[in-house]
Amino acid sequence: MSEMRTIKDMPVNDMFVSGHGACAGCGMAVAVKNIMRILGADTTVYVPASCLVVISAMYPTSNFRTPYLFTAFENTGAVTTGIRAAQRRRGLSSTVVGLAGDGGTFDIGLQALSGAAERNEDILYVCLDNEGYMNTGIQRSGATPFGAWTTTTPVGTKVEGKREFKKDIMAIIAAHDPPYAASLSIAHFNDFIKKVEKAKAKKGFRFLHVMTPCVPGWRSDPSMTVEIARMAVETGMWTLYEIEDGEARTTYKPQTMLPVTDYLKLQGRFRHMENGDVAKLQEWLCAKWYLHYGNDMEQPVCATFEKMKRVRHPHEEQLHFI
Ligand SMILES: Cc1ncc(C[n+]2csc(CCOP(=O)(O)OP(=O)(O)O)c2C)c(N)n1
Ligand code: SF4
Ligand SMILES: [Mg+2]
Repeated sequence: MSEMRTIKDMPVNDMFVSGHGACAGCGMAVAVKNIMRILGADTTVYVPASCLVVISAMYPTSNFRTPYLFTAFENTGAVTTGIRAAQRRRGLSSTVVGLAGDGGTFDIGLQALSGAAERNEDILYVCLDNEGYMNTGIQRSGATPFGAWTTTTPVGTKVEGKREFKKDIMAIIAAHDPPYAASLSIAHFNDFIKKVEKAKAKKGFRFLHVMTPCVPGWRSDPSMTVEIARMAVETGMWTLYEIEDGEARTTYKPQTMLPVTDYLKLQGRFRHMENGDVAKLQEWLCAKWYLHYGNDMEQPVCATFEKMKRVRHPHEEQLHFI
């Protein structure tokens, strides 16, 4: 297959077809449609309990034009391992992909994921990260960002949204030393297709982490999904990089960090956030920014957190940025 450089080189055959029940503006549907176009027909798909199964697999039909399996919530790493083992036994070798939500990846599926990564199973694991348990009613997950409203991190006189920061799943994956791991955005499509293509071509355990904005969960306007994904990158809420052979490499670096409020104001889930919490989140982002992009350039938005540049980030050992 020739190398895809831009969106114009994308295959046009859909393997995830229309007729599914995703909300208008669903970032996950955009991500899955395009990932499946690149993976192509010779693919076997596993989806655990998540929005994706609800919108695309009304038994006995499915929106995938490839073999498709669904069983439970916690087992993507184990089931995809089993599918690949069965293929080996039969002398087959199609791409085996698990398309799991953040709940099924960061939380309940973490042990099966870690096992598959540590054994270097020959599978592609995609985490569709909408930062909450969306299909069951917008509960918090380990991926939910600090301050966000969810039904289990409510906003009232005693609590003001989630109190913990987002778990760094890429650092956890990096600690397994996989052949390939990358973070993707639906607002950076040329970067997106290169990473999916690279993950498809490699052997062994591959992990893709995609931010997938969710209209009801993020309380956002359906027409703003891609803009929200873009703003996440410009504010450092989402960073684009890949890890290959133990080295992390940034694939897109914004010129200047925009204040996190530019991202927060696009979503109702952050509407209640007070200045103190916004400053806490900004400080956390500044530390992450200097880890991922280096501290050679002053970021005006981080001026009040200058010490962040000197603090050793807790993930420095796992992520060797070059
Ligand atoms: C063992 C188990 N616990 C709970 C559930 C209920 N359940 C199904 S999907 C889900 C949340 C999925 O969240 P996520 O993986 O983030 O996917 P999303 O719905 O956000 O796409 C939950 C709690 C279940 N199916 N199995
Ligand atoms: S609830 Fe969110 S993730 Fe689920 S289909 Fe709607 S927009 Fe997509
Ligand atoms: Mg989710």
